[in-house]
Amino acid sequence: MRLELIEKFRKREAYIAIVGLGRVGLPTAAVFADASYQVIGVDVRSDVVQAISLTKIRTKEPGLEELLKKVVKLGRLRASTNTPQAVKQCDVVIVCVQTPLDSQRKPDLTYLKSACKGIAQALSKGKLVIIESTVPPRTMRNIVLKILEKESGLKCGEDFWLAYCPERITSGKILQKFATDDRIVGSFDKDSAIVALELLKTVTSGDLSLTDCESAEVAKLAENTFRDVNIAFANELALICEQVGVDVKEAVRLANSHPRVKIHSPGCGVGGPCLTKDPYLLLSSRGCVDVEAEIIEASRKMNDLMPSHTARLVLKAIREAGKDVKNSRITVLGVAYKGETDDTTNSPAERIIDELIRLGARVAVYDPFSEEGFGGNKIPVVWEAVKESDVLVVVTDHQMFSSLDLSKIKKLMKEKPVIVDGRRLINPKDAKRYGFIYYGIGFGI
Ligand code: SAJ
Repeated sequence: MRLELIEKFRKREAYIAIVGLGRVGLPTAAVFADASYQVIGVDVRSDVVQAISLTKIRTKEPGLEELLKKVVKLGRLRASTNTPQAVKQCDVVIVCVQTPLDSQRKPDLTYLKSACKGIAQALSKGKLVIIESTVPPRTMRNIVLKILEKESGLKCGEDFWLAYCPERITSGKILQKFATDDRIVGSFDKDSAIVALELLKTVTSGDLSLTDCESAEVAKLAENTFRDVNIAFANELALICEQVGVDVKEAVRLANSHPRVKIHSPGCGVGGPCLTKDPYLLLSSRGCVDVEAEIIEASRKMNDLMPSHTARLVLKAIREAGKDVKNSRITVLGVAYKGETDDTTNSPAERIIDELIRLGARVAVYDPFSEEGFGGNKIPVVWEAVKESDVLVVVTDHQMFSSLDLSKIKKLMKEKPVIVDGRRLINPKDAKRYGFIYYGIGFGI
């Protein structure tokens, strides 16, 4: 049975169902279809399913729209809202549904449970189920395995195979990284590991590390939590530098010359769907630990404080210009949570814009990738956006913001113009030379 399925992978004769067509599922479906598999994308949202069927997909992820159009046209990708029906027709099911937090910041596994129930209804011998969604530790054992075995009456490792292969999707570079990234394959039994490995080998040239499900779950959460904690350290360092009159960029450059030190970049906030959530998924399984130290939680708090801190810098700079924030015109450059993407999920821009509007400012917003305005006045041309403005706030590290024509901007803005650089893209010396009042995260004056 195992060899038959592996042979189908080799001949690209396997049918694959991708359950959940969001940020992770849609590119996953496109990649497998492009590798010549027959793919059925499943989503509970009929508008998503219809969009794929009509190839009216609007995504700014480089290459994705073209790839989806190509595979839909070739008849290799179709979409459905019916999970059991899709599972029935497929050899492999890959689950990419969201695992959000509830209002108490606890994991909400409703979508995952419902997907597993739908799969279990149609699970039959010889199928492989892969979970890609990011999950709290022990979810594979306590929830996924239980639902699949109980509701199908089948046994994992004997009748069907099950693996946890957490996604490593990086917005802006999804297709490029999908083909080369190393992946983790967690499983409860050796056969499941082998079958999942053979499938992934057909779409990535990266190394595939085999392990147990629990280690894979913790490793995935550790990756993003590690990054969040490290960014929090950089942010705290930036606040200290502002106090002691040091430029954090210079301090980090010097510290990073030590071979063991690699400090991250401070900034006006940490956004996106992963770093803002995964530390809480990890914490949800902590239970009662007999220590006071709470580095992960403190780091989340630190990073969540940065948008307000940025708004405070704006206030300080406006006062220095002898102006009042009320009725001042502030231009926010960037709403995406990070550079070169249109993704605005949990973007610090939302909180910064909210606070500035609450303080009475008139906020104009420019972002070359995203249509979102977060309540500010969205202006499609950068020169129009900065015109008659009192303050520029750089929120997203889009490449174009690091090479802005400061001389031209100075002429367009009101007198005593201010730059608040939330991503440290603009050289403070250049800004001052052109006559700007310059404030930046971690720029001690
Ligand atoms: N950021 C900083 N300073 C830094 C690095 C990032 O402030 O030094 C900010 C960014 O501006 C952004 C946020 O952090 O607002 C998150 O950006 P990111 O590039 O660190 O991460 P994501 O959320 O786009 O993707 C992460 C990645 N994980 C790691 O790098 C460990 C990606 O590889 C994962 O696939 C993805 O999470 C995921 O889906 O889990």
